[in-house]
Amino acid sequence: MTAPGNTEVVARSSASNRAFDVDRIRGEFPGLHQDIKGKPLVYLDNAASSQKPQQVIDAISDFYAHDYSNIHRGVHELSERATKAYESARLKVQAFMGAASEREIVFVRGTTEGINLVADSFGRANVGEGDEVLITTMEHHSNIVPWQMLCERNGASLKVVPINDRGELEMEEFKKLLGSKTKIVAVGHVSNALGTINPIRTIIELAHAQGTPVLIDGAQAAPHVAIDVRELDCDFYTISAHKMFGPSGMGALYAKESLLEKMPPYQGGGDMILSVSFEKTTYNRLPFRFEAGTPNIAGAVGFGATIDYLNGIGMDRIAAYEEELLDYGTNALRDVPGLRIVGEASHKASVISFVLDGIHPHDIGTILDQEGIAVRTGHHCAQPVMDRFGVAATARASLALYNTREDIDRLVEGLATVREVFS
Ligand code: 7TS
Repeated sequence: MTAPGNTEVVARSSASNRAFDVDRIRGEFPGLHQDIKGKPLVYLDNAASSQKPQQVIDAISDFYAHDYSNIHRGVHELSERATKAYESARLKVQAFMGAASEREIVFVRGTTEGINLVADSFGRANVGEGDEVLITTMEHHSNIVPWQMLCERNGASLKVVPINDRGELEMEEFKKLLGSKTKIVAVGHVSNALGTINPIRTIIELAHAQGTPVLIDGAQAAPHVAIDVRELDCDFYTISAHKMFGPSGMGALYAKESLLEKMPPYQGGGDMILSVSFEKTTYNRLPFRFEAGTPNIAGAVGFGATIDYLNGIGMDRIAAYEEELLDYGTNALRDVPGLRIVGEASHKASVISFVLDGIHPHDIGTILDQEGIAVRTGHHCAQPVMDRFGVAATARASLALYNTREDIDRLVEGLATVREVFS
């Protein structure tokens, strides 16, 4: 094992004092500079997945070209280099999330696997007959289905906090539903379908007041706002690299060491053990106990590069820029005749979901694509949200740090074309 120790220093943020320079940032994303259907691409599907900067592409390519090998096993030079690259990415994620120790960062496939890991492992040990799991109406399916599966398996029941017409959690209902039977609360930091930023600090405080741990699904928060798991005092926090300008098939689960230490293994296999015999297997130390098999090594390297990239700009600067852009976009779309925004919470990030009178969202998406504009249409893997608002689907423009007011203006023009086609 050649994993570096906790003594290696990783700067939490090395943002320079330069102004937020969106033109420079755009220049770093090759995927943005292409024509689609003969028109310059406007990429507004960032909540599904984001484009990648050259720095991340180069880090992955250089790693494969020069330093690639399996990790944690070889005494040879390449295995040592690959292990060092993989483990230094873990330290970067640790610093980015504000975790106390690298033992609290488990590399996973993405947010979906992070939640499944907790539902399976923590759930197996802690959620039994008659217990309750508390989630909310606005969760992504990946923060619903693993809990449903757990409840079904262990005889527990799923409780759901409702939302109001603006798309905000009904906190009085949350307080009523949080009871002595609640074994875990699982809630999204930012909703992918509505853009709502949830009051997770309050949720964590209320749950902890009665000893209930909290999992935060941070898939839609991590690309947009700074995360500090220690300040939040959450118990679990999951993120996906591919939404953060990093590689797909890669993500991280933060889990408090005290909880992780007591959780049974998730998957069995190589690297998660200390010794194996047919009589008895002993498990590896944290976090390796939760990383069975050869992991996404190059994915971790790319994840580390994406964190360097974000730190180089500064999450606070990104959040401030995007807040202004979201305001601009919201006001511009409100002026489109027949358009209704779905999700108007007072605290929002990055997402504008909408419907147009008499026009199916799928048709909106198809015509916008003809104009070179990429948005997502459908239920956004949040069908209960669609049911709550009485729509089958919405169109969704989701912003990232490289979007501009011109992108929004192109969207508004595109929507005028959609209306013309259907008039
Ligand atoms: N949680 C939230 C809030 C999400 O938005 C998503 C993906 C996930 C979990 C799952 O993340 P994964 O990386 O494991 O797939 N959301 C979306 C979306 O809005 N459009 O496509 C995927």
